[in-house]
Amino acid sequence: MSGFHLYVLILIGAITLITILLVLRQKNHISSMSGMIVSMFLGMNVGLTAGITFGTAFQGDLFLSSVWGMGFGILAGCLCGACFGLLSAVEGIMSGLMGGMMGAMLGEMIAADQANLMIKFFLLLSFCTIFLAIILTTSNQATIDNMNWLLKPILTSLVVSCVLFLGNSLNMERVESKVAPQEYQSNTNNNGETKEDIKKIVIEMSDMKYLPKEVVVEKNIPVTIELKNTDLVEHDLEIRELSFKKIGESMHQHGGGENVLHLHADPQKASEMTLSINEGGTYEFYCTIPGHKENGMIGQLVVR
Ligand SMILES: [Cu+2]
Repeated sequence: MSGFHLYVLILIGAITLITILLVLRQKNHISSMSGMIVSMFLGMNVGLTAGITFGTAFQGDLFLSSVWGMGFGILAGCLCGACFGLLSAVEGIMSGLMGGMMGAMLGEMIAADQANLMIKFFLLLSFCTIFLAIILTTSNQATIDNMNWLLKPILTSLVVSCVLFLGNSLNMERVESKVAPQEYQSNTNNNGETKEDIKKIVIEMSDMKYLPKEVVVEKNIPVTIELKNTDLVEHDLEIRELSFKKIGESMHQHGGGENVLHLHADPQKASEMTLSINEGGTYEFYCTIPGHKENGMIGQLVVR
């Protein structure tokens, strides 16, 4: 979990706390309908924000991220709803549950950059709960009787902007640290051959892409395929219906039948396999992690 993710979680906790305090103070002015709206809005947005955050942080473990996402959503919705009564609490719980679950699935399936954009969006909506609570808890008789109101919105937007800007700069740090390993990557690409004169092909995986997208190998000639993962999430490479023979020991061969080539690499790790392919043709390879193929993690292996 990165600093940005932690910051987001602390922030939604604070938003929940502020909303509850506001609501408790103005409890008598709020109709049960307004109370329900506030708890639903808070539960859903906190759930979604937490869900996407955990979905991105615990990529590959949808169960864990769903449980955490739903936990955050339910807690926020329930606590806020409880201020107005049982019905609002139930409404808040259901919204939190739904938001957390959907968020976790979303975080699991989309790329890290896209997820961060979504987190920012739902974080902003969570922020809006505070203003929604203020609007709904202000009685109709309240009037603006002096010019102080001019200062308040400006001050508020300044505070909100500062908080969001700080979060965004934490997010930038994350992106920069992600770029760094790629530099060392290009140096290691130079080792074209191994000691046994077997040609080595390095396929780099970063930003939901294979690099290169197309790999050409020769039929019946041993070749080592190295999978280098410079991303912060795990990736793999799979080819179905490929007639090949493994040479020596491979480090990562799990799942799949005889004709399935499967190579897997954890974040910031590499794995390789030496093989010789018996049949010419063009084969599609792709990443089997949910959502990655749909995001464009597809390439081509040409055997000739
Ligand atoms: Cu992948």
